Amino acid sequence: RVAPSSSDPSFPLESYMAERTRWIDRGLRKFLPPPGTRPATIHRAMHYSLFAGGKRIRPILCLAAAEACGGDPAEALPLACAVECIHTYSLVHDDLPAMDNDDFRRGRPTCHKVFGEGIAVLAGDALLTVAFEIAAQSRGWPRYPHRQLILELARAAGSRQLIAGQVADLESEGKSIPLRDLRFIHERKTSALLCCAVRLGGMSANCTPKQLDALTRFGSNVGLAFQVIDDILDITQTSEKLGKTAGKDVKAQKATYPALVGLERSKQIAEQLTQKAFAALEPFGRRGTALRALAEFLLRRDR
Ligand code: GRG
Repeated sequence: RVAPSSSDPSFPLESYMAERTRWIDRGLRKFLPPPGTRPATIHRAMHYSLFAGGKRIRPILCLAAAEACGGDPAEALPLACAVECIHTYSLVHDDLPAMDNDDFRRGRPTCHKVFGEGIAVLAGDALLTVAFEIAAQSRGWPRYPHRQLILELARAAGSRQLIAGQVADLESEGKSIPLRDLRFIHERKTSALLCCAVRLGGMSANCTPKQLDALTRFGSNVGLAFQVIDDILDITQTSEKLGKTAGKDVKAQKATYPALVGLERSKQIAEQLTQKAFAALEPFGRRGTALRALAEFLLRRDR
């Protein structure tokens, strides 16, 4: 049995991620209207943000969760692409002047800087909408009919989860908040969609209820660890972030793990969350190898 405490060092993670990324990119090109489709501006803006060099973490986790349950990753692909569309919409809207007002993302000018605010709002709206169009094309099972897949996606993106996290984040700007409130934000803003990606992967493979519970524990812990690491990278990797805000007024201070508990304690918390995620994978045995390697990669990442 694979040890629960760390990932398999012989797992070819780089080539695994590169191959999954190719599948996902091909899927997104297939499911989205081509960039030349009229009116071309909106479709070009959607493609611009979708193919801007994102890490594809959520869709890769979705495919890996399907494999962990013995499923065919090809059957998880529409759901994986749907999650990536929702993720990209949230970034496009988050960058808008009315929200974070960022000029750069992933090292390139943000959508509204290239296409204007109106088109960026609409590109985000269209990415959110197309996510459901794509998800509706996935295969349903008697245990997981389309109704449930769509419900899963809508809940994660809605005003109790992703949007709730964004609202709480906006409302906490410039305030000092307790750790409990920061966790509330992280669970919704980041962990909910990541967990949804993993659960949808399991559902696409007709997983058992026990497997779904295990995937939920894995996804929520990895999702929280991901955001704690994001907070850490925000202060340790300043060059790119400084580039993002260059020439602008200093932004309102946001609550982060390092600000509340310090850098070292934040690293410990991310480690502990990842250990919990590993423990959740025990029932999958060797089939959980890719998920384990991905969780470890997310903990050690530098971007
Ligand atoms: C506007 C509805 C709405 C929600 C916005 C996702 C989000 C909520 C805000 C973006 C800013 C942020 C720090 C979000 C937390 C989640 C997160 C770390 C997103 C970045 O995810 P990565 O690193 O991005 O996977 P790439 O670029 O690799 O796809």
